Amino acid sequence: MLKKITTVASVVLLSALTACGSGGGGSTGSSTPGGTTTMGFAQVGAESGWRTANTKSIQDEAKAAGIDLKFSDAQQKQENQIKAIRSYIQQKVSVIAFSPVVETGWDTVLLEAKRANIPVILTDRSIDSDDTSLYKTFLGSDFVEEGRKAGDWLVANASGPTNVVELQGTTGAAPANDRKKGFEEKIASKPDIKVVASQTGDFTRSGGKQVMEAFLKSQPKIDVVYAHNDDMGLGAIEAIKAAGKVPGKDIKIITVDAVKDGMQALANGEINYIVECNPLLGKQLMDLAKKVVAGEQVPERVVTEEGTFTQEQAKAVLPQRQY
Ligand code: GYE
Repeated sequence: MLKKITTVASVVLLSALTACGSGGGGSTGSSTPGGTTTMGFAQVGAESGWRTANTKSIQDEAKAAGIDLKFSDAQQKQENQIKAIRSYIQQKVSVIAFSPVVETGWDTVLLEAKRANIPVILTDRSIDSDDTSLYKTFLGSDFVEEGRKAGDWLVANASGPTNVVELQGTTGAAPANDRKKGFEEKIASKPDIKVVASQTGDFTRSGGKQVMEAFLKSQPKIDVVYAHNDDMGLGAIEAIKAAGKVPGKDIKIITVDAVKDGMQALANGEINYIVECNPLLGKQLMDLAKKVVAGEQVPERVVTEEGTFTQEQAKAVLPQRQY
């Protein structure tokens, strides 16, 4: 059974601008005089099951690594993330890490961090900037590849004319842009498959439900939903059921993430295929942060390894899923 929609009331936790320690003088960032590494982390929000698992991984692994974590939740707003980053610069943290809500518009604030000699690590989502000196490394998934995997499955499983509706992630976000691109690239080989409508559901369950309700009213024939994350797919399932149709049968559903609720719906036959996106980035992030603060070289790009799941595979792995 699907869980009831719960609205996560998230609070912006921008720490007070306390001047703490005199670290931050070195060219590669530095620890506070007591030797503790401080990380300012500007999270996107609490929009999805993926995000909740990602936040927990970062908090747990910071603790395990002995890194003092200052954490803020931007409620999916770029201006909040910029404010958080500025406060971390003022606090002279050893390193700033963040998951940019959208791809563009970061150069100014990242230049401020660079001038303050505070290294920046991008995690989960990347930015669109010509200046790669603004950050040390980017740790996260290959979202175009995720879109391709979704497209491959549909190309292999569609028969005859197939109308697809797409539930896009947050407008301007790297995973929304890239998952769309990779999917389109693959389905282009089969002109029978058409995306008849595509709109953002902001990566949330309620957004996915609302947009799907509108699609069901405006589109005479929907064969497949391609949702850029599990949560929007789960919202779409509710809308499909309310319209008297059977999700997974009358309308096939492909999603990305593979969080618990998504995997459960896949095992139950309500979702047909999930492309995995791993949120457990905490350990690798803390390892990279330590190296960057110590002035060691790190690779420019660290890609997460991921797979895909069919309904049978979901049934087999569900008992061991951590998130
Ligand atoms: O797929 C979605 C979340 O950036 C990879 O953001 C992340 C995406 C994830 O809201 O569920």
